[in-house]
Amino acid sequence: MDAETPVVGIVMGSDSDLEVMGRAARVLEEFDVPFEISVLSAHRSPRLSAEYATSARARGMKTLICGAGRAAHLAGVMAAHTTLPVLGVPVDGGPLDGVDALYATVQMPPGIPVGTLSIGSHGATNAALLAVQILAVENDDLARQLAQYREGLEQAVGAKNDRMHAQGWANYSA
Ligand code: RP5
Repeated sequence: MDAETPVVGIVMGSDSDLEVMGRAARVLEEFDVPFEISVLSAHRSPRLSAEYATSARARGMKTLICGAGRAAHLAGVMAAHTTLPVLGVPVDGGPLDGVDALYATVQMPPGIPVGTLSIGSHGATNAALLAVQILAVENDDLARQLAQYREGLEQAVGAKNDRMHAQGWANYSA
C-alpha cells in the first residue's frame, strides 16, 4: 500500500458527526491505513457529494465509510454514484437518537447496497474494522495485523474474567 495515497474515504454529513466518525479514523490510524476524512452532505451539498463518490475509484479509494444522522441519506447517495463498497454509520443524536438514521441508512433498495453498521461510535469502529478486513483480502500484512488485534481482544476478555474471579465470583468448570 502506498503510504501517501488514501484508500479509505471517511465522509460525514456535518462536523457535528466528528466525535462519532473520529472513532473510525482512530482505527484506520491504528492499522496504518491511509485515509481522508471530509464533510459532505447528501442534502446540503448534493453536487459535491456526487462528485466525490463518482471520482473516488479513480483517485485510488477502495472503500468509503459514510456517517450521518437524522434523515441519513449520505451513504445511499454515495453508493448510488460508485461501485466501491460503501459502509454506512447511523450517527446518534437528535430526538430519535439515531434510530431515524439507522432506518434511512439500512433500508436501501435492491441494486444499491450499503453495508450498514450499528448506531453511533461502535458502528464507526466496526465500519473501520470492516474496511480493514476488505483491504486485507489482498494484503497479507493487514491480515496479520487483524489476527493480532483479535488476539488482543481475547486477552482482554481473559483479563476481565480473571478480575471478576479475583473479586470472589464463582468460575465455571468445564
Ligand atoms: C445530518 O444532520 C448530519 O449528518 C448531522 O448528524 C445532523 C445535524 O447536522 P448539523 O445541523 O449539526 O450540521 O445531516
